[in-house]
Amino acid sequence: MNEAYMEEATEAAGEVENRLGISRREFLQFCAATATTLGLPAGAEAAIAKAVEKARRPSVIWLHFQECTGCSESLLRAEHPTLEKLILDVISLDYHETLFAAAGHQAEAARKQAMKDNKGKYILVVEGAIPVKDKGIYCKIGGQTAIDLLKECAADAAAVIAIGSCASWGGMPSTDPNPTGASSVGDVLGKPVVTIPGCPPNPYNFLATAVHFLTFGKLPDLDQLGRPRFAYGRIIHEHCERRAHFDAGRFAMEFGDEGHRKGYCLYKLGCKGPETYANCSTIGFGDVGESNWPVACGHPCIGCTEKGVGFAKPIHQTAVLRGMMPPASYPRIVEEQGKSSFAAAAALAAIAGAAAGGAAMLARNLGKSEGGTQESQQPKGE
Ligand code: FSX
Ligand code: SF4
Ligand code: F3S
Repeated sequence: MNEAYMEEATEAAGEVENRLGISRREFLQFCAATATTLGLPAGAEAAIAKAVEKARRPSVIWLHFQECTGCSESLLRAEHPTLEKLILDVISLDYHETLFAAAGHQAEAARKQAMKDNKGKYILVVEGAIPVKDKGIYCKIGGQTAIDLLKECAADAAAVIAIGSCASWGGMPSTDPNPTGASSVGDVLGKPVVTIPGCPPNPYNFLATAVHFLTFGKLPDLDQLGRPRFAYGRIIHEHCERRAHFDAGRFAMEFGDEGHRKGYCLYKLGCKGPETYANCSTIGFGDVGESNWPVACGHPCIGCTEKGVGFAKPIHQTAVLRGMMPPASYPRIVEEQGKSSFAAAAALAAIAGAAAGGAAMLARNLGKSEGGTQESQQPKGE
């Protein structure tokens, strides 16, 4: 941050320090982490700090349908009071069935009041799938079906955010044979909504979306499935810390085998990283530092963010490889004068349609671990 930005951000941090009782350092760290998550340029943390400091918090009405409440749990983890305070400061959580002290008619009255007071301005966050089979009788709250409740609350919302895979595309409740007809928010409303898939989703992806709304007055750039591109723009396999092992053909073949203990690629254990769009590997979970996400912990990604993958494909089934190939050759250590460079050779090879060669190489590497010992999977000086 340059000096002017630093000054603005520090001033804003002072306000928040007084209001929330968290240190400037913690607050500035939060702003910087959010700016990084959003992929914003240098200086954006100052704009975020100022927006949060002003505390013109958007009203949020949060509905729960078919789910496990993991989305709320991951967002409001008691062991991270700083994050929790910031979330509750960034948004005004005016109705949340799980966290609300009120119950019964009182709670319903509070929801209607919040909707009236913030008509056309509130953000509707929906957690959980909506059962549509048999006229929606499988989920009723306050005598209303989830279908009716969702439609009523969405009518006057400024934006609708489907949080978690259940709300985004049906998630776990929609698993075959889907006895209740569990459906997504977008399908029930018949219009696209913002989706933050994941089971549970990374809290920073929701928080960063809310902060973007607060700072810039609009939602971040979304893909065709309504997912914020900053979080779901790339497949996990592209930025996985085990990717070098995949490219070199070093795979764990069984949980606990030598390859697994050495941190080899989990593709053969069914890792769905190659067909799953999410930023798990880059931002991690739980605020405990780097390398805290399923693959880093030794478990294959199950594709929990991805429709048609998570809760749809068996965990042991190998992933579809979406067009990525291990390199067909390796660069020279030192480029030789007067000869085409590796980059040029790669470009020429691509133009010449060398994809088949890449595919053959990939097939060879994927075959390396079959029946072999882990040591024999090491590339031999190719
Ligand atoms: Fe659970 Fe949320 Fe999974 Fe679903 O997260 S963590 S079942 S995505 O709706 O509560
Ligand atoms: Fe990482 Fe899974 Fe890809 Fe292997 S297959 S590199 S473990 S994302
Ligand atoms: Fe889910 Fe895979 Fe990330 S299982 S949490 S998308 S690593």
